[in-house]
Amino acid sequence: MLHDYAGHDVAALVKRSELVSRILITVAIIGAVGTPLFIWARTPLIHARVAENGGWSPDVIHANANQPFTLHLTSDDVVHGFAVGQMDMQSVDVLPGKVTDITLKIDKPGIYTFFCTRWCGLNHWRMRGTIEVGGSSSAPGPAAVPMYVTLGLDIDAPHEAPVIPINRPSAISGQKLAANLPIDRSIDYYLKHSPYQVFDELSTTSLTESQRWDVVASIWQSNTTPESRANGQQLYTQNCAACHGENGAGNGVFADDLAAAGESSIQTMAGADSMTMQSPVDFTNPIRMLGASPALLQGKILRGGMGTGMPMWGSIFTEEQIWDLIAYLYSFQFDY
Ligand code: HEC
Ligand SMILES: [Cu+2]
Repeated sequence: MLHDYAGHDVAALVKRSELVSRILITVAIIGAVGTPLFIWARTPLIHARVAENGGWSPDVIHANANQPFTLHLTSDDVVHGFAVGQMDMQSVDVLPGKVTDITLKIDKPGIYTFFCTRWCGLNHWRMRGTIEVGGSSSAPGPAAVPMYVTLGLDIDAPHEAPVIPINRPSAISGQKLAANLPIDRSIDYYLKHSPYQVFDELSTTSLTESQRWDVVASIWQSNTTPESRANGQQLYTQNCAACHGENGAGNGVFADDLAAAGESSIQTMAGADSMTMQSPVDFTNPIRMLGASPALLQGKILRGGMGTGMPMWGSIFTEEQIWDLIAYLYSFQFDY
């Protein structure tokens, strides 16, 4: 624009630059007067990058309860996805070089986690940020205490089943056998016992070992529903299979890389270096799974492994979604 070196009339140039600065001032004044509106409509552009390159930036967003706010998202590298945990929302794709807008309204004040929904790399699940939703209207209630804490379970202790079935237990066979047994069918009993513990308690009956396992399978079946298991399978495929494997065998695409690549990044996380990286658990292994109660699995999923490579999911899934996942995990053991 400034072609003064090319011999333009200097006075004209001065006039023009005066005009430019006057326009700038006008814009600034309008900006100042209209600030509340301006901020409401234009939050900063949020950049997504793979976790190794910084993840979300900014990764803390402020909003007010019951007030819609619009986020502008873009990616600086590959395709990422955006969703807010514990909310019933469709995730949106965040594409490189494009801006995706999403308008949200959150009713309850509190701290929410937003996360990437596309497998963008080994540290994909580290791509998380928070939305701090302020507001005094309804104070957040006390956070629910997870069952493993109330029960005093050490979720990091080994929990191997000392006896495992020879054949895959069948819920159908178990149903008939269970009909005449004095069995506690409450959901509470199911949540607090491992399949092995129930198998062990059935030793007072006249059933054979394989019959006892069938009864266990029927108890597990009657405490879950096909819908819950199907929903769990869907969540599993999206969020767990990359490490634990599509078929649950602990051989997901990231399983091999996990120990090697995860170690360096994990060391930089405060307090995480007391735990060491492990291979993803094989859910088809009866020794491990039949020794674990639903409450224990819930604790592990809620809290994560704290440095083992198992992410924490408590701020991502609703309680119901976690029970759905657990219902699905046991289906690697039982024939329903
Ligand atoms: C980034 C890899 C990774 C992803 C993704 C992942 N896990 Fe894990 N998971 C692990 C590793 C590694 C372990 C073993 C170490 C441990 O128990 O902390 C593990 C352990 C577990 C255990 C403990 C089982 C036991 O017997 O103690 C459960 C339950 C579990 N994962 C469930 C899930 C679910 C459900 C998802 C998806 C919502 C998931 N994991 C996603 C890596 C992963
Ligand atoms: Cu991502």
